[in-house]
Amino acid sequence: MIHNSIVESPFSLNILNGNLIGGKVIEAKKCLNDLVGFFDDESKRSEMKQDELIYEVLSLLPVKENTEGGLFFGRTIIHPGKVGDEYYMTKGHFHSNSNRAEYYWGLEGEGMLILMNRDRNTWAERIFPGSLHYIPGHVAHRTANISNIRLIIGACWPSDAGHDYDEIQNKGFSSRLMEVNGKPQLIG
Ligand code: M6P
Ligand code: ZN
Repeated sequence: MIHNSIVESPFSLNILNGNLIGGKVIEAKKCLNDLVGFFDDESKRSEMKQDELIYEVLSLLPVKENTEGGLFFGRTIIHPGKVGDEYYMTKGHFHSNSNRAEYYWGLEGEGMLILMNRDRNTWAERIFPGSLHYIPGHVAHRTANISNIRLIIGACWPSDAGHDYDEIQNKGFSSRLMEVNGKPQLIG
C-alpha cells in the first residue's frame, strides 16, 4: 500500500515529440493498404506503394477500454504526402459513446483538424505547434498533414469514448481536404 511516501509517476512524456513511455502503451501503424476507400481517388491509392506508412499512433491506456471516468492519452504522427491532391490523413471517427469529447494539440509540423457534425456539416481548424483543439461530442474528427515534414499531434480522450468508423468508412466526410493551387482547401 502507498502510504505517506513520494513515488515516481509510472508514465513519462517527451513534450517535444509526444513520445509516451511507461504503463500500457500500445502502438498502431496504418499503411496505405489499411486505408482502402478512405481517400477520394481510390484507383490512385491502389496504384501506390501499399506498405507506405501513412500514420502511427501511440496510446497510453492506464485503465481498461470502456472504463467510465478514465482518460486515455495519445500521440499521432501523420507522414507528409498526398493521394492525388488529397493530403495524407487519419481515418477519422465519431466516438461510439457519441457525446464524449476530446482534446487535440499540435506538437510539430502543420496540419488541419477536419471536423464534421451529425448533420454532416464539415469545417477545419489549422494545427501548428501549440495549437489546442477542443472536439465536442457528436463531432467526427480526422487530421491531415499539409506540410513537407511529419505532423505530430497529442490527444486526450475519455476511456469510454470508443471509436466508431462506420459512417466515415461508408460515406466519408462531406468535404475533403485537397491541395488546390498549392494551398489546402475543403472541397465538397
Ligand atoms: C488520436 C486519437 C486516437 C485515434 C488516433 C488516430 O490519437 O483520437 O483515439 O485513434 O488519433 O485516428 P483514427 O483512429 O481516426 O485513425
Ligand atoms: Zn476521438
